[in-house]
Amino acid sequence: MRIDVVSIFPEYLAALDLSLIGKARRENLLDLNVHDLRDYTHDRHRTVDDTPYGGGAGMVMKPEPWAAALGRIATESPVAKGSGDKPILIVPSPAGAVFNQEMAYELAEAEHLAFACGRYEGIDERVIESAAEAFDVRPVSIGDYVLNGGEVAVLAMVEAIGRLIPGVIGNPESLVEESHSDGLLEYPVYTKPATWEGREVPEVLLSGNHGKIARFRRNKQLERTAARRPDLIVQLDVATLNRHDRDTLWHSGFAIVDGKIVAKGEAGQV
Ligand code: JD8
Repeated sequence: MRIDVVSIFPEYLAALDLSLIGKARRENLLDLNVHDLRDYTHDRHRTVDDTPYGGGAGMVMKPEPWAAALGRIATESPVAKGSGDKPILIVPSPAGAVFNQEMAYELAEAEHLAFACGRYEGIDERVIESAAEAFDVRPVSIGDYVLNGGEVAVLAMVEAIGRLIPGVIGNPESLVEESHSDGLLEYPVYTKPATWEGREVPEVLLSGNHGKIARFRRNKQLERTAARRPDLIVQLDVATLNRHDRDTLWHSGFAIVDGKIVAKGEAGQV
């Protein structure tokens, strides 16, 4: 996969030289390129912003440097011209579709991803419209809170997407077990020492009984998700729940009514 990131703070993306993503780049599993938007300006002050039409606080990013930077990236794209396919341009924005694991899996299939990191009050909207000629443009948010720019969002998305590329994670098995992989939060984990500050590791985990360990972990996933993310519990497919799951959900405050999972107390449940 090729990834291009454009920012006025390219050093913000230096973290992508580290850890698994850094290793994947060195092993050519990922061709990641960071571009400084100011390299696409021509004035002495390397200007990238100006005052907003219609007034208001703050500054807006000018279209010309963006058009030059994105034009260069489109030209260099490995996506075959005329193939009907376009590279995907992710524009981090608080006004975008919310990023999640499903989107990460979809984007991990792409041949070429570009990320446009805005700052100030945002990027002139005509850049987004114009980029649609060469890119499949996707405004994306990483959550309902306000950041000062797109860089942090790109760090999160590139890590979430990059680790799904075959070969990046050493043991692909671990991808199967993780959060959100089955619509549930992950179970608690423990390591040595077995007693720490007088706190014991749950006995079953020392038993070697894989059946009981699997049941313990599944119960913890259900209990945690019921307590912390009830919105995920009601989305579970009832057909995937065995009687032990249903029993744990019952004791965690949820019942199954007409094939649907509902919080007790709703639908007249005791
Ligand atoms: C891109 C400029 C700052 C946002 C005026 C504060 C993503 N989940 C998210 N929250 N915030 C962003 C985000 C914020 C950005 C830019 C992404 C470019 N800003 C602006 C509008 C209000 N300032 C984000 N992904």
